[in-house]
Parts: sequence; structure tokens; C-alpha cells
Amino acid sequence: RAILHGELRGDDVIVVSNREPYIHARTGEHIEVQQPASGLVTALEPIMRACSGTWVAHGGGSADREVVDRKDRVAVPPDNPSYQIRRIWLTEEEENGYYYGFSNEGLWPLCHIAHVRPTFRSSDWACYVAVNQKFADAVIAEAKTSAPIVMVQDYHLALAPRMIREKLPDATVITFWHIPWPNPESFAICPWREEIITGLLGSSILGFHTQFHCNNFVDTVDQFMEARVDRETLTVTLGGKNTAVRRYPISIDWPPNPALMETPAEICQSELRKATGLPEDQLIGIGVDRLDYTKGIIERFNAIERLFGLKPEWIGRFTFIQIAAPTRSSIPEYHAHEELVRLTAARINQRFGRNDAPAIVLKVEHHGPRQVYEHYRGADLCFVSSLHDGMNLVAKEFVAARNDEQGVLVLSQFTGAARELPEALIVNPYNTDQCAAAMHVALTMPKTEQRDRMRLMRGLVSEFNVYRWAGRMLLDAATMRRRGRLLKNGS
Ligand code: GDG
Repeated sequence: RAILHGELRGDDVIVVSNREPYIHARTGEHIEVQQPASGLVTALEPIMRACSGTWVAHGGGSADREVVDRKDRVAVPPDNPSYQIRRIWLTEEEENGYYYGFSNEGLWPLCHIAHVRPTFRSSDWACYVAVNQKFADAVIAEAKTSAPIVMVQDYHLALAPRMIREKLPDATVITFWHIPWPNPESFAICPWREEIITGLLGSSILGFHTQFHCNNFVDTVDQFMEARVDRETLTVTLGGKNTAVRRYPISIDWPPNPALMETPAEICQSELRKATGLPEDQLIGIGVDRLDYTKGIIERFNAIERLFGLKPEWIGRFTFIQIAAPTRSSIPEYHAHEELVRLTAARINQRFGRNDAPAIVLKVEHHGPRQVYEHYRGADLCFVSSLHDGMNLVAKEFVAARNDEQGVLVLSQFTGAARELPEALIVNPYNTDQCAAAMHVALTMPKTEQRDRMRLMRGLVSEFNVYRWAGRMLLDAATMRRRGRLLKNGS
């Protein structure tokens, strides 16, 4: 945090992402400010608070246009403004082609091995190119110097790094890819694979959550591009320009915002049971996800059903509460997935629910961050069953929320987080029996063992927090800039 406050304050830092950190929405007479359910926002917002600067993002809220100044800027956070959002406006056609189409029906399933076929349309690609140019132009317009530090976020903006570099050759472009990078054979089906890779190689640094994703990227470059790959230093050179490919595992704010932890854990426990109409001594499991098919919600529900089938003593004594934030609902796959999630929960409730104790409580709605934390703090176990996930911040948030050192994390082996949190009960979400058994272990785990595991996990998340994630990237960028200056002066 000190690095961000000290070295970078006043430096020209620009973040660019599709999603904005604050959405202004109109409800009748009032304008409400909401924070979107997004791992990227969770991670970057505290960083921007600490180092100021400008965040370029798509203005998607119903009242976003009403609150900006003449240059489409608004100061945030609303309670204590410390940085600017510069909003980009997209037409419906652009949003459909670039965001829903190429990004989320093409790249998202392409990069997640979740067995949903990617859809590639040339009309979507044309929008993707045009909108990436729009974002790049805004970054160029916002730069106060010829060598800003630009932090490009995620798969929506794969082409922007090169577009920015073309106009600002001295910029330090740090790109972070928040989702997995698949193996070369899987990536190869993308009709514009060379263009995507060339775009990304406009970056000075390209970051992924895990070494595995870095290696997959470098292997993909090696197979499809005329680029030099130095495997020792994981540096790729294309057209004389170097890109360092590095692992930066993302994390969360630490210590968590005190406002999220105000209610003592015991109160959260009793309130959660009361609010859900459950008996006082009911055991509770919690899941918090965007309603996305990669998160393995169906597999999770199937495992809960198996638990009740194999261990009937839990029927009526254990309830699983699933917070499912609506997301990308205009994409048919997501619509169908939501239906299936609802049907599966209803089927299991019919089979194993009891009058005052449903098996599954499904809450398909957006919750405030405080409510999310109250669920974490009130539960006995948290189940993250992603089929494939870059990192997964829910796992880390659950650990951060449990300052009472109680609660058990059941975690999919296909998340980046599983590599950092071996004290969780690590499971294969496709293995229903194994997941059911892990939940049984969690529900019967002695308090002392819960404490020992939770302490180790909290130790890791507190040390490797989001400031370290951003700090390491920015320090690497600073070293690169110093080296660049030295070489320039020497030549
Ligand atoms: C991508 C990558 C990577 C969820 N529902 C609500 C809500 N959330 C918040 C959670 C958490 C965030 O959304 C989800 O973060 P994840 O990391 O689990 O997942 P993605 O959104 O898919 O994020 C992922 C991440 O980027 C960062 O690099 O870890 O692998 O897929 O913070 O708490 N928040 C609120 N209401 C909800 O209803 N307020």
C-alpha cells in the first residue's frame, strides 16, 4: 500500500477495463450508486483508491450519463472521491457485438474448459476491434504525459495494448488477463488467434494468475507466431518489442473494510438463520457466485443432493444458501443455465427439503457487499465448485471474513486459489461423491481443526493481498522504466 501511496501518487496511472467500479442507476426520483459483482472490480478498486489516477470503463448504468462532467468524467468513490472514472459510451450494437458476442460467447468459453462451445461471428469481431480502438483512444486522450503507466484489464480488451503502444510508444502497458489461458490446441480454434496474440504482445508486461496459464500462453505464441520466445525469462519478442509474461496471483483487500465486519460473527450466525426462517441450530453452507456456467453451481447442487442421499442424518439439519448474482442474462446459454439452476434446486428441495428447513435456498439477486460478508460470517462452510476459474476471489473473501477462525472452505481444484489454499478441502467438482464426502467432513470437523486450517489460510491471504498483487506488477514496471531510461541515456 505504501508503494502505491508513495511511488505512484501523481504518476500517470490509467486503468482500463470494460466494467466500471461504480454504476449510477436511476430508481424513480433517486440516483443510486451500486458496486457491480465482479472479481476484477473487487481487486482493483482498493488499488485505485490508494494511488488515484483515472479508470477508463464502459458507462453501463441507467443514470451514468446524468452524473458525468463535460469530459464524461465522474469522481469516485461517492463518499470520499479520490480518483476519476472516464466513461465510454457504447451503442447497443457495439455492446452486443463486443461484449455479449465476441467477449462472452467467444473468448469466455474459449478460455474456460467448461464444455460450452465458443461462438465466433465476424460481425462480433468487427465490433470487438472497433470498441477496443474506442477504449485505446480514450486512454491516449487521458494520458497526461507521453509515458503513462496503463493497466489494461482482461479479455474484453486484448487488442487495446498494441493500439495504445502505437500512439504512445513510451507508455508502460501492464495487461492482466483475469481468466485462464487454455492450451494451444484449445486456443487454436479462435479464427482471430494471431490478432489477439499480436494485440496482447503490445504489452510491456502480461500477467496471469498462475504459472500454468503463463506457460500455456507462451506455448500458444510459440506455435502460432513468428516471435522469439525466451523460456528461461518467459519473455516474448515480437517486432523488436519485448513482453515479459509473469505470474501475479490476484487477491483481496486486507484487512477487509471494517464496515463489512462490523456485525460480530455470532450475530451474523443467528441473524442469517432467523432471516432465512431456519431453526437456531441449523448448519449452513454458503455459495456466492455470478450466475455463470463456469462456477459449477449445478455440480454443487448435485453434490448436496448426494450428501443427503448418502448421509440422511443431515436432512432437515443442513441448508445450503446460494447467492447467485444475475449476469449476462441476454446470452441464451446463461438464460438456459439459470433455468437449470432453478429446476435443480427445486427438484432437490422436493426430495430432501423439510417444512422449516429447505435443502437449498436459492437467491437469484444482487446483494450488497455487506450482505455478502454477513453470509460468509454466518455460515459453517463455503463451497466453491468452479469448473475452471482464473483465481476465484470468493474463496479468499470467505477466509478474510472469518476473523473468528471458524468455518470450512470446500474448494475446487480447478481454481487458481486452490494452489494457494491447500488447507481448504480440495475437490474435483465433477466428482459428486467426493464433493459430498468433503461436505460431510466439513460439517463434522472439530473446531480446533477448523481454527488451525483457517489460521494458515488467513495468514496467506493477509500477506499475499491485493496490494502485493498490484505492487509487484508496478514495481516490475518501475524497474523496466528505469532500465529503459538507462539504455536510452547510454545509447
Ligand atoms: C474474474 C475471474 C478472478 C458475487 N455475487 C455478488 C458479489 N459477488 C462478488 C464476490 C467476488 C466477485 O463478485 C466474484 O469474483 P470471482 O473471482 O469469484 O469471479 P469473477 O467475477 O468470474 O472474476 C476470476 C477474478 O476475475 C479476479 O481476477 O478471480 O477467476 O473469473 O468479489 O464477492 N458482490 C456483490 N453482490 C453479489 O450479489 N456485492
